[in-house]
Amino acid sequence: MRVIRFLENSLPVLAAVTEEDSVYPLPFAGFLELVNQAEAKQTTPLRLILNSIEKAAPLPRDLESLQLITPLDAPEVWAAGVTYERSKEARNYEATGGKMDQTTFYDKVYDAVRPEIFFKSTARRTVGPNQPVYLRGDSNWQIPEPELGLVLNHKGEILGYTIGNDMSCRDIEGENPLYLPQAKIWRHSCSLGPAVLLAEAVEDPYRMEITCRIYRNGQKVVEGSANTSQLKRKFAELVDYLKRDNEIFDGTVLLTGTSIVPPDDFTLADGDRIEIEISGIGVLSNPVKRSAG
Ligand code: DO4
Ligand code: MG
Repeated sequence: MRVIRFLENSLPVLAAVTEEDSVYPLPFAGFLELVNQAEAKQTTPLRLILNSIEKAAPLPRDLESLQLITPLDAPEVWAAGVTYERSKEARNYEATGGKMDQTTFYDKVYDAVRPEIFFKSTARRTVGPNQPVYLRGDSNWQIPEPELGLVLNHKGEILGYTIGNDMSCRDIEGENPLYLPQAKIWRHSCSLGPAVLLAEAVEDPYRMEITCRIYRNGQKVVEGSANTSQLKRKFAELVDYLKRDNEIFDGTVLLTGTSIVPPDDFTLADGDRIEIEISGIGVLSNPVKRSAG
């Protein structure tokens, strides 16, 4: 079972989406209210949804026709890095100017006990399905990073899974790792959606297929796939480090790193469209726009 939000008369509506893509509006103000009410009633979000849609009719509209927004307003988005071998290779390419002739801190962090975790975004910088992600004006090498996102409560428990795009500037990060926040955080540099797949509905989160496609002038110019089975680390390990001496807010999203990197000569351009698909969750599609500055 997935949970989405869409706009109806400019107001957000929470809804459940079944495996058959039937949409059932829910009587909760948002995803976190659903979770809190389930806890108060000593049930689970899935059972509460099943109970409230039991006698309801689905919306007489297709999922595709709805104006989707982020499935929740994540107060903070954090991200783990170099959690897949492919990410380590791509960072080494950036850091060595393509020579790949040295051992780098990316090699070290891949093997270290402590994972890389960084602050990625706030609700105001994060966009939802079909909203534009922006390109930084001072970078010439920008890519999407398609990632599985963990939706957490304040205890660090995984409530569900969503799709995230950790937009990144390879040139800024490659010039100096201390520039990481600038390579990762700017207006509209993160997108989330289209749904939260309830954790209790997932049999094995280490078997999720991730696919990324980039379209330019209507033609597919990049396509890549990966699987969460290739992750170097476990989600519990990433959450454990995020929680250490930290305050986590309900609805925080932790992105789990990328394993899909476009070819090294590729950079995003104004007018491109990015699609990220994760099995069981859906497709997160965003147009790309040059930032207005
Ligand atoms: O080390 C920098 C960022 C890594 C990252 O974002 C990723 O591996 O997905
Ligand atoms: Mg990333």
